[in-house]
Amino acid sequence: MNKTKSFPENFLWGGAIAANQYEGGYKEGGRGLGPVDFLPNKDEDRVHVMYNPHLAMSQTFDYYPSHKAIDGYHYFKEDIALFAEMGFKCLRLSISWPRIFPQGDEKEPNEAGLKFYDDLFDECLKYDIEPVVTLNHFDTPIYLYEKYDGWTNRSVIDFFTNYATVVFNRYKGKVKYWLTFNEINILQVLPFLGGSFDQNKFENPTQAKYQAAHHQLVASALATKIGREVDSNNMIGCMLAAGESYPNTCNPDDIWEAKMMDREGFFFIDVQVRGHYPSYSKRFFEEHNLTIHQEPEDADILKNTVDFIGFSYYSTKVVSGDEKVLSSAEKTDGNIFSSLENPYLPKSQWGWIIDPKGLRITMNTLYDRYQIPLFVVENGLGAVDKIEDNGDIIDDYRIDYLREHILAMDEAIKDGVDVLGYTTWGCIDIISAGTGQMSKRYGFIYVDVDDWGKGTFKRSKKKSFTWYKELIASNGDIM
Ligand code: BGP
Repeated sequence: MNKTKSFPENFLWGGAIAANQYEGGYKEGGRGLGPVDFLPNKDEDRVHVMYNPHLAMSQTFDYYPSHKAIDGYHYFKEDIALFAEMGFKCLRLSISWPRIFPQGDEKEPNEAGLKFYDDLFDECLKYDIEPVVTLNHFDTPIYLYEKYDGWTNRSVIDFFTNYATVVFNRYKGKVKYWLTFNEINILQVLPFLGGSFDQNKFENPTQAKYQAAHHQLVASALATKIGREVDSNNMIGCMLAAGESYPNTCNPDDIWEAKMMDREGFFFIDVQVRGHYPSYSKRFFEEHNLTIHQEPEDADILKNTVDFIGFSYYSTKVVSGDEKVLSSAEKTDGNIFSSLENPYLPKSQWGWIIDPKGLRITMNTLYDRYQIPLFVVENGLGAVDKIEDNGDIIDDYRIDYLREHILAMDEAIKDGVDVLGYTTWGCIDIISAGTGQMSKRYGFIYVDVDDWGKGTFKRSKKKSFTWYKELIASNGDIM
């Protein structure tokens, strides 16, 4: 049969999870706590606490989804065997920083935490599954929030680089692919999750966010440097919550607004890929009255640029530069950013715009701009799954979503974009970051847990399990 798709032989097909949404075991093995351990599961409460983190410490809620999550802490061998059965080439996961340094500022790591990830990576390697490891996925220890105001404080850079040094050395030879900060641009929208601080405490929250961003950019560059020194085979990437912004009309105001919206994310990647602040940042800082404190050595540190760009893609967004439209038009949800409605496209049950071609557009934009390899490290459809009387889960909607996006990625590769791999988000059902609920499911594998943590935790295969297995076996040629 003639191969019609363009995926290279060594393409890294797989799935993605994150410690804070998968592991549970929140106090096991000496683990400290992270921001998510204070977030409840009900949509409105959760979002309210994310924006007002002081409530997290002063109020008690009925149920904290991260505490048990899907109990990956105990189930990981069973889960990795299922990923292996699907033929995964890689598994993206994160290390929980508070598992390794429970407070965050200690000098010596927690051996039980290190051992847990040794076992986890060994289990992956047993099946030739390459771990792709995020150093910080919404997991800055809560002690650093309380004592230091998280990433607004420069000392956190040292704590992070100490943590990074420990894990680079410990997992040398086991882990080659690393990502520094998950969706680094989330800092601008949800600083508690992304940066472990309460923006309400600051007279100028934007100043606090950009100062924290500077610290993360320096920390990311230092981690990249250390990672390379420890093992020159390491491939170290950044990670962006991506998704092109479309102008609402061809009015130049809308076009400019769309450009500015995308720049908010590119700002981070510009630094991480080019090794210095972009030229437009000067005017932006001046106009917003921001003074970013930098040490003299920072400019040199930032020159340690990444090897590849990891990004999440769920949807595109529609933006307008017209105040009247913004105040009156219907809006819809999206990953991190909301959007105006797009009349040309369908939406998920959570209102996220479904736009496969947008993935091709986003990939072309990123590659045109940066010319280094991309890695699609999150993509998928959150949906409510129905269990048939005979136990089957016929998730054709998920298969359709993924097929269309993989076809769009294939087009992007044919357009000339260099792509290392593709990991679907939540390859096994996990806690949703936005809602804290289990009913928003992304997986090929169903987990019997409800929104209140009740269930058997039994794993079962959905229809999409076999579909993805066949897709990987054909290297993306059969969908
Ligand atoms: C991204 C995060 C993930 C993940 C995903 C889906 O922002 O990196 O952690 O959860 O979005 O979002 P949700 O779980 O809210 O559907």
